[in-house]
Amino acid sequence: MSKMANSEVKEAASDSTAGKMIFEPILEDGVFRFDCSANDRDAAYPSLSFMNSNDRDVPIMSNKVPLYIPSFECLLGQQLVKLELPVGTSFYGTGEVSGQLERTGKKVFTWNTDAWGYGPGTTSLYQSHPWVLAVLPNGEALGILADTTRRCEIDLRIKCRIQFNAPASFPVITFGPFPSPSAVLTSLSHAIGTVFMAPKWSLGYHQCRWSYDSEERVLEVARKFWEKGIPCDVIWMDIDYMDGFRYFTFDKERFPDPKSLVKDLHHIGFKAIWMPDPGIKHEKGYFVYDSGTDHDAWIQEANGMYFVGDVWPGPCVFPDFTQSKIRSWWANLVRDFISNGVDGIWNDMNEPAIFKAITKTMPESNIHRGDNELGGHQSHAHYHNAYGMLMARSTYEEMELADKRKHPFVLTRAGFIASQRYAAMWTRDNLSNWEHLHMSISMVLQLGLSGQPLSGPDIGGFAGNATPKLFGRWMGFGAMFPLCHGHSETDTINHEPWSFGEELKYVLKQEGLKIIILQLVRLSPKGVHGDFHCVWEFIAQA
Ligand code: MIG
Repeated sequence: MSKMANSEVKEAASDSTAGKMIFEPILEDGVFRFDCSANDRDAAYPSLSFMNSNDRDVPIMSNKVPLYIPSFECLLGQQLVKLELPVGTSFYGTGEVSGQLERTGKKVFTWNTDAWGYGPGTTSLYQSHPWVLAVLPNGEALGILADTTRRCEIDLRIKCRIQFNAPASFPVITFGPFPSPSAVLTSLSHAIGTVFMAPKWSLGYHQCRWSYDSEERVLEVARKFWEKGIPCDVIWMDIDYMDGFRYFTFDKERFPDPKSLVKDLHHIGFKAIWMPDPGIKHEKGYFVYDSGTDHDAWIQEANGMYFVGDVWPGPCVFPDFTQSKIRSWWANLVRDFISNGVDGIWNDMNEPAIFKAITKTMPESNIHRGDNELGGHQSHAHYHNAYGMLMARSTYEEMELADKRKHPFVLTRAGFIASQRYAAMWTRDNLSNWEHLHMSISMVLQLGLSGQPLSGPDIGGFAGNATPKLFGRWMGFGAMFPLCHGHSETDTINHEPWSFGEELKYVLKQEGLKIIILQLVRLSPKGVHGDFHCVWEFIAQA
C-alpha cells in the first residue's frame, strides 16, 4: 500500500496535521479510499452508506493509482479535505439541493432539516448526500463521497476545487475518472446500492392532501378520479386519519373500518398509503408508548433520561432506530399495521423534526445506543443524518418479509445517501409558484445524480394555492417525474385536477401529449382507468 511520504506531512501543531491523503484501491477498478493516516483508517466508523461496510474497509488487488489525490488539514477536531481538479471542471450532485442544477460556486451543509417553504438559497434540506459529481473538461467524470454521517460542509465556491469540512476523521472515496457521469453513478451504485424495486402501481399518479380526513372523503376523491377517467393509482392518508396523532391507530369516528375502506379502494383500482411518524405520544396506556418503554426503545438525553420533545401528538419520545432490536420492535408494529391492507408507508418528520426547538431538531448531545456494526453508542450529532434512513429501513425490511409476493413502497422525508435502497423521496414543503415548479425539475435530476432516482415534488406546490395555469403546467412536467405525486397543505383550496375548472382543461390539452407519452412509458398497470385511452378521452372532451 502507498505510504504518505514524510515530506508531505506538515506537523503544524500537536492537534493540527496536514498533507496528502493516503489511499487504497477498493471495490472495483478506479475506486479509491483516502484517509488522513493509517491510524485514521483503522479508527474510521463503519460506513452507513456502503451496502457492505467491508467493501469500503478491505482493499482490493489493483495496480492502479489515483489520478487525483485529495489533501487534508485537521485542526481542532475538524477535517478539511480538498480535491483540486483541472480548469474547466463543473460540479453537480450534493443530493437534495434547491436552485440550479449546476453546483459550481455553491456551498451546502449536510444536516437533515425540516425546511418548510425553502428557497433557491437554502443550505440544508431534508436529506443528506455528502457527494459531488465532477464533470471534467474532457467529458470524463469523477465522483467523490465524504463517508461521514456528521454535519459536513460541501464547499464548491473555489473554482475547480471540492472541499469537505466535517468532524475528524472520516474517509473519502473517489469513483473514476470514468468515461461519463452515468459510469460514475453505476460505480457509486456498486458501493451504496441501487434503488429498491418499486411496485408497478407506484409509478402511476398519486393523489395526496393534508388531509383527506374521513373514509367518506377518501372514497369520494378516489371515485371521482374513476368516474372522470383521470389516471390515478394511489391515494394517501396524511396525519389526520389517526386517533390524536397516535401512530398505528385509526380515528374511531372518521376511519372506523380501515380494512373495508382499503377493500373499496382496491375495488376501484386504488392503492392506499398511510403515514406513521417517529414521534411517539408520551402517554401511559397508549400501546406503542407502553411497549416501547418495555423495550427501552427511546433515545436518551445526555444524562440518561428519555428525551421528550414536542411534535404533532404533543410531548413525544423517539425510537432509537440505531439498534437492531428496536428496528425489529418497530417492524412488528409495522407488520400489524399493514395487516389492515396498508399498501405503502409514508414516514414524515423523521429528521427528526421537533416543534418549539430553535434548531428544529433534538439536542445534538442526545444519546443513541447504536449497535457496534453501525458505529456503537454515539451522540445524536453522529446519527442525526442517518435517523430517517434507519427508520425507513426498518419499515422496508418488514414489509418485504411480511409478504414476499409484494414489492414494498416506503416514502421517507429524511434520508441519507443510501436511503434509495429502502425508500422513495419527495422534495417536500415547496410553494405553489413558478419558481418552485422550475426548481422541482433540477431537484429531481440532482437527486438522480446523487444516487436517488425515485423522487418527485408535490405537484401543484404544497404551501399556497395553485392557479389553474400553474397546476396544469406542473401536471405536465409532473407526469415526467419518477414519483408523480400531487399534494397540498392543510387550509389550501382543493388541488385535485377537477378543482380548477375549464381553464385547467385548456392547459391540460396543451400538456396532453406529454401525459399520454407518460402513461405509455409507465405502462400504467391498471385495466380500469389507468390506460391512456381514458386520458385521451378526457383531453378530447376538454
Ligand atoms: O408539520 O403531515 O412534509 O407533506 O402534509 C408538517 C402533515 C407535517 C410535513 C410534510 C407534509 C405533510 C405534513 N407534514
